[in-house]
Amino acid sequence: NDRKKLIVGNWKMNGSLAANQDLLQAIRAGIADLDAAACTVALAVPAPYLAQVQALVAGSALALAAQDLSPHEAGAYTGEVSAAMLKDFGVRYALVGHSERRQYHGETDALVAKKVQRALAAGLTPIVCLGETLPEREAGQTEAVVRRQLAAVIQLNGHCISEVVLAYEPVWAIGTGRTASARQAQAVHAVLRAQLGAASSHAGRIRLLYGGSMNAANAAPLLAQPDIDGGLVGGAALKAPDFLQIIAAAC
Ligand code: G2H
Repeated sequence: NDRKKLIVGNWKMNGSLAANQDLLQAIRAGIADLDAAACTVALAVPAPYLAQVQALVAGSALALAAQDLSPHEAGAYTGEVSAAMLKDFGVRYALVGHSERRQYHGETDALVAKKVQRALAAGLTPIVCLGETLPEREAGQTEAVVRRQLAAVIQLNGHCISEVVLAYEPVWAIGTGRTASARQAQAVHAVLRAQLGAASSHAGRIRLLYGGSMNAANAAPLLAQPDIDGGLVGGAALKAPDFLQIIAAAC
């Protein structure tokens, strides 16, 4: 396929001005000869560091991503960050519906779909995260759960669905060191691709990322799967050598 691979580092609630500087310096040095036509690399950083990281990635092949955005456009929503504010700092991608948002902040499929709508309206590319929990997998509900999560987004965003990126993140593999096998991940990606195909004639160009304990050792076999177009990388994105090896496996 001709989908360009996308690797997104998700820093979650980690970092400091000093640590970010060191990490970015090492990543920039490591990707100096990266073929930007072969793949895209983005960093999803905590909102307070957007300005710092925007300056640190200037002139490099690195793109900026947000970890979340408000479903509202502007106004009296204390604590929220709008899509327009993110755009102000050069942000191109926004994670939406990460399992940690769904789990700890009560985000529903409906809210996730609204955030996707808001991101698209502002010209940001939403990276919609979905995936089943361990009890759901053990009960044989994996396919039903991810199809329900994707259906909510398709329903509200109609033909724009070809503008989103999806990230399949089995919740039992997140931060646990337990990765889905390449075959397990590909099986779910194929289900998602088929569901997208029924909704959009452009399903073939939608990128589907895998996330959940992706690391330097398992990235290559995962990225070799026909429907895995990149990775959403948490823990390993905080260590430059590991993140660079994952990038090398994709590019
Ligand atoms: C899943 C992933 C990145 P990790 O949350 O979003 O984190 O790679 O640490 O499992």
